[in-house]
Amino acid sequence: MSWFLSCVAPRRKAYKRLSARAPLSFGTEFLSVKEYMMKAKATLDAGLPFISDSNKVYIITGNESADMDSFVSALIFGYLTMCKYIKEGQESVLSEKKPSGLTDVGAFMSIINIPRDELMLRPDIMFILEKLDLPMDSLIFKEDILKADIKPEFTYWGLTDHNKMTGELAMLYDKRVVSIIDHHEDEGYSWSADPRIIEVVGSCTSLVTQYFKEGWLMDEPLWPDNDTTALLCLAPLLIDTYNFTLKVTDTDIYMRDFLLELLKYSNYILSDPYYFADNYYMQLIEAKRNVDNFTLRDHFRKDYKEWTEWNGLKLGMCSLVVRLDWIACRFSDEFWCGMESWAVERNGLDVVALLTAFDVDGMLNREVLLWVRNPDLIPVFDKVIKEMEYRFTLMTLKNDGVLAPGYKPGFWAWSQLDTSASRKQIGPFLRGVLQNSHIKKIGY
Ligand SMILES: [Mn+2]
Repeated sequence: MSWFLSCVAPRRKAYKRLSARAPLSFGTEFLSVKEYMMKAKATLDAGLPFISDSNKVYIITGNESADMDSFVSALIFGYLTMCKYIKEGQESVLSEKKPSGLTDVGAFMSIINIPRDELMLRPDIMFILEKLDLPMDSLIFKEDILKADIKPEFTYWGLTDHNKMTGELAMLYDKRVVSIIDHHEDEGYSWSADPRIIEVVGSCTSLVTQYFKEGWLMDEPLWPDNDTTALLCLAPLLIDTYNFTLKVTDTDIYMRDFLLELLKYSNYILSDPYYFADNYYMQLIEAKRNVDNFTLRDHFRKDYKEWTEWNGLKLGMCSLVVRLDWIACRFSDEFWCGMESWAVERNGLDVVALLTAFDVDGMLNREVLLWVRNPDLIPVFDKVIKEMEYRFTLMTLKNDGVLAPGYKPGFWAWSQLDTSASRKQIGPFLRGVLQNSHIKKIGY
């Protein structure tokens, strides 16, 4: 457009550009995190009455483990994106600035990618909801989304803490992913997503914090809820890095310091911010370890991963936050039949491994229990046990009762001296053993 034409361009044209952004069903006022959650749930409960091709719903989800990192990164990414959206909407009206990004979004919602009845297995999330006065009954679970039966073409999806959609959601919506922020290995999907940030850091929430950093620093912050957002973001950073002792990168440290700086003048921090962070970490860990009401099955299903190999052999791995002797003592009589029924419930596991991680005087401890349930596989494992013990520095656990060595055929229990190895290393080792054997699957 020439200079002359731009001077005389009718205002009507500018107006037309502005109205290109879909009206937000959430309104144009800034919402707190709490209000965001409530609005999103109410909108879903009302059956998304506004939804259309030009008024889509933008759904943000973490991964299926739904740990603190997944929960917070999805909640914060959804909330802050919505706030940016509202701000841009206001600005575009004032300055005739064209809105950037997606212009056909009418609502945002962050979801938690588990069935509702599994929330009780995540006491740290329940703790933070209560601490920050966020409404538990406004959480949106996987089944709520499936039940709402939203047409894929009326949705956009954002993934946090994973970069490839999984499970039932993927069958419907995996073509609709428009944004990814994650710290796992890049699985190479959704190349047009924007942002598409995949970097190895301790906590995915570090990357989300970094992405929105400018928004916190503006003269008029983009969101009204600085304390809540900063406290939320800090929680997974502390948990995932074991209070900055493991898996820490410079980004995590930088983001922790940034968040603490934001909180410095809040009512939460009365003296040294690092003292506050230590304290906050202790509270979160204490909540996470509060498993008093758990059944044995709850312990198994809390943080569970499973693999089926090419030959049909199945490995199930449960990560526990309590020590083996504690669990064996608490569930002594039902321990082995509980293991058996878990293996059956999971459609016939050939090998079950329990990995424990717990704190003793601020030091991380780990143990491994391996149960080769398929009797044909026991001789196969007999041959690799020495190598496994060497690889992960495993020391036979001194124990009696149901965990005594030899109590059950094909069962070993160790204390793991090299605590740097986790499921990410032990899983592939066990899978390798299964993949290389020519044993028939156990069935049920
Ligand atoms: Mn994570």
